Amino acid sequence: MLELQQTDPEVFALIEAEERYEFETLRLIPSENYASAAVIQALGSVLTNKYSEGYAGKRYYEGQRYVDTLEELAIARAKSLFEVDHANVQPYSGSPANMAAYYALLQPGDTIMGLSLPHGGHLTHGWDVNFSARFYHSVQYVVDRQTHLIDYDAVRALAKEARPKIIVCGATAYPRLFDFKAFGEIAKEVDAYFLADIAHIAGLIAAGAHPSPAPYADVITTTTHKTLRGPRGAMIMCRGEFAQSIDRAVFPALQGGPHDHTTAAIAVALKEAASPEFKEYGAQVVRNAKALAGELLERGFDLVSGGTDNHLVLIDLTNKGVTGKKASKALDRAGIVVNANTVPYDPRKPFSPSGIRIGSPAVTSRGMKEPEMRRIVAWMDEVIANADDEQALERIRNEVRDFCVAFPAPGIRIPS
Ligand code: DSN
Repeated sequence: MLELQQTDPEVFALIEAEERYEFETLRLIPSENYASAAVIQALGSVLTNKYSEGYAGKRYYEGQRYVDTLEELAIARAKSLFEVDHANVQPYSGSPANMAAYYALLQPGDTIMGLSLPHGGHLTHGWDVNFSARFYHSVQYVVDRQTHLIDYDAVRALAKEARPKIIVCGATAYPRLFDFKAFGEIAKEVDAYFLADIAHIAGLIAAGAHPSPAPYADVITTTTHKTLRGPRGAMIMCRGEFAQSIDRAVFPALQGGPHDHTTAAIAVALKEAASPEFKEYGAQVVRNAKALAGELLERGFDLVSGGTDNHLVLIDLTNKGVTGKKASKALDRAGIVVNANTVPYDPRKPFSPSGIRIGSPAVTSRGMKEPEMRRIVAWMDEVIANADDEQALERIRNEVRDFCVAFPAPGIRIPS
């Protein structure tokens, strides 16, 4: 980045500091990861110079000879990896992808039914401050108060009562497997579309470490930068019968020119995700999350749903006498990056909730395995028990920094 350093030393210094921070910390936010150097190179390429409104063979500007091939390559790789009829790789990110799916299938005022945000759902699944509850009528299902699991009978009963036009399955903080078959059956019973938002688990599905919704869902949306380890971006995949409406919803209804540099980086990530190494990565992500959960339970932490089947663990800190916000800030000072998170039926407010959310995707990308997960939990336990002890946090910060040096991070030059 010599030219950047010369042209804009301020921006260069900030990027370099972030790179060092990502290298020297244990990044446990389950939606974050490390993109490979190949993905980052595609993202930082001349493709950012282009405009390509439209789709391959049907563009509004000339000069698309390479972009058309590139977009078709990304689409073909997505279709093959996720075994779907159609893929659109142009959505700018997850929220625009969900907006486009609704736009394609619904009329304003139609009813959408998704998992409530404080129970692990996403803003765009019908939460009240989001467009999805403003332009559509939203009904929300919740997890069971005792088990913290989705109760499929309750989902069915609500669907029969509310008669939604679309049922959304997907989450940002649900540590268990989704029963996509059950969602598909419920949607059929009430004549609703079934949308699976697999943003968090796309990489696990690609690796065969989580069942796929492809046989059951009408439409699948996903971001490309979480467990899938690509650039920030999104895709919409669907049955052939919805292909045209989905494409028209993305462009021209909601977006202008696609980000061709992102398309290229998505294509690279999809190639990587089809490799045998990625299969092993997905399996290790799950093993590592289970190791985190197991060690937390040993140390008396209260886990939402009692454990995990996927890449994330949701911890209710009430019994430890620390708020999620206080714990997450202390952990960050100690070099362990997590986010404060609501837990189901949380009596506290979303900005200062009772829990924290952790996940294994990024640390697994660095080659860490079960013994390292147990070491991480030991540090977390110490930090949470000593959240006001700046000396202890500083000591742990140094230990974490030394520990991280042994684990190269994809896409990051090891700083000297
Ligand atoms: N911000 C993402 C997450 O952290 O889960 C969801 O959009």
